[in-house]
Amino acid sequence: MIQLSILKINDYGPWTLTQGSDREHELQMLQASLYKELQRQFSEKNCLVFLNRADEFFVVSNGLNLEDHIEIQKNLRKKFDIRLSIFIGHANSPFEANLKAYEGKKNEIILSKEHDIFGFENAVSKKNVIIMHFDIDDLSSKRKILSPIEISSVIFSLYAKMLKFFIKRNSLTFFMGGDNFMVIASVDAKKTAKDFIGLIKKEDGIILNCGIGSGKTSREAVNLATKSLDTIREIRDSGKEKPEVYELQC
Ligand SMILES: Nc1nc2c(ncn2[C@@H]2O[C@H](COP(=O)(O)OP(=O)(O)OP(=O)(O)O)[C@@H](O)[C@H]2O)c(=O)[nH]1
Ligand SMILES: [Mg+2]
Repeated sequence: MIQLSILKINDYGPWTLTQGSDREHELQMLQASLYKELQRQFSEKNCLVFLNRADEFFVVSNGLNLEDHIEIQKNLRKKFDIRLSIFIGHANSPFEANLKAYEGKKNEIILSKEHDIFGFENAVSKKNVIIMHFDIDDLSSKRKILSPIEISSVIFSLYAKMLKFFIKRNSLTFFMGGDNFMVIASVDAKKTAKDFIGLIKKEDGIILNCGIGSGKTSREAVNLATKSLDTIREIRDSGKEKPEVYELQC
């Protein structure tokens, strides 16, 4: 069971239009400071925030109840003039949890009217968050022949493929920066990590590594996934044949 909290700025589109045309720098600063604050608040509660198109935030919020979300909303209101709404959903897979949160939004299913929180809360805390951390093997050698913007073209084509592949497997992919991607994964998706790596090797000649981690909270799962990815690097750098996918148990 995955619980997902989606945070969205209230009436952001119309508000941006009131800021004049010399606004882009202000919007970028606002989005960056909002992201920093959200990552700080949620990571303190053992969750991780995933940035969705820079102005929307996904949190794997297993372990957090309505009170935790209210506390975060109160802190945000002290720090920012703009307000955010939170849409919470839970389901067996990450994609379905996203649908439930969306249903809470569309149907305005209120959890706390005062604090703009909607949806369905269930702070399940069994060991069930699965994170896959994908990374390109040896991007540095590509950087020697491709310019920065050409590298971005490679990375974002890969992102599009990964997003599509894993949505079909009820999972959510996010670009984390550099050559890093994280998938909030279903049990089925975890089994297909190797298939995706094979597909990208065949179609694009890109070698990917994938570390997997599971935990009660998203921070715990991400920590293990990154540790698993670093273990692939250690095996490779010791001169042994590296696995493509590795999963450390806690
Ligand atoms: N978000 C995130 N970014 C990282 C992480 N580690 C590295 N990066 C970014 O990824 C970029 C590429 O770094 P690496 O993946 O270590 O470089 P590489 O040449 O591909 O090396 P290998 O992955 O070890 O084969 C760095 O410049 C950072 O921007 C991480 O754990 N998380
Ligand atoms: Mg890399």
